[in-house]
Amino acid sequence: MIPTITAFEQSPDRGMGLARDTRVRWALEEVGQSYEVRLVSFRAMKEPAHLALHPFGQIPTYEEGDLALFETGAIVFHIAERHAGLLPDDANARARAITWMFAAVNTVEPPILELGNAKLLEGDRPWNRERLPLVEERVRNRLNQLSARLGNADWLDGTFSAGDLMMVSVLLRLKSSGILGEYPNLSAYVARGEARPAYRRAFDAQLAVFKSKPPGRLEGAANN
Ligand code: GTB
Repeated sequence: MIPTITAFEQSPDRGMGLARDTRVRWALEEVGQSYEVRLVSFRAMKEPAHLALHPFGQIPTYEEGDLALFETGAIVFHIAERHAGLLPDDANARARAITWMFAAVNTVEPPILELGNAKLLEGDRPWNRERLPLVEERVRNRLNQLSARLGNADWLDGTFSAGDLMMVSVLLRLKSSGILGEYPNLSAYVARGEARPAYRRAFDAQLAVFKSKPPGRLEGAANN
């Protein structure tokens, strides 16, 4: 059965691949599963039909027959469980790869999102000048730890897994900040992820959506 995902009709990142449908597209491309995309406007995301799929009125969602999922961690896990290629066969290695998926969304992503919020949504607040360095420090703390663990390895635990897919996706949000560049091994790790043919196909597919839309006013989005 061909799954359907949802994505922004007009992504506020202008096709840079930072909206979270990219990681779901990437997972589907890695396992060779074709998929369909239903584009939704910001208004439609808050209407009952979409809220029935996603209680928080966000993208992406994932529909496959009578199964409807939201949250990219759960969606990528579902894809990885049902197809070969994203989780190792060995039970312990599989559990560790899943641990990295959780680490990506629970431990590494939150300070990165906070940094985005501090820069994009709170930049004009009087307290921002004092707060921003603290937020940056929390990001660097996590990157120091992640960088130390990755060391010279290509991937976090042996071969590429859904854990790497999620971690690279999370780190990509930092590229424009310059902070990722302070960590050569993490920069190279992200570049390795971006170089994967499946990532390229996912990126190109989401970019094609942006290019197909006539230029106009882009609706705002919470930077989450
Ligand atoms: N935890 C959820 C998940 O992992 O699925 C988070 C989903 C989420 O944040 N979705 C965002 C959304 O629908 C799109 S990806 N936002 C609309 C809303 O909440 O009303 C986040 C995002 C937004 C904008 C950019 N950007 O412009 O660069 C990048 C990423």
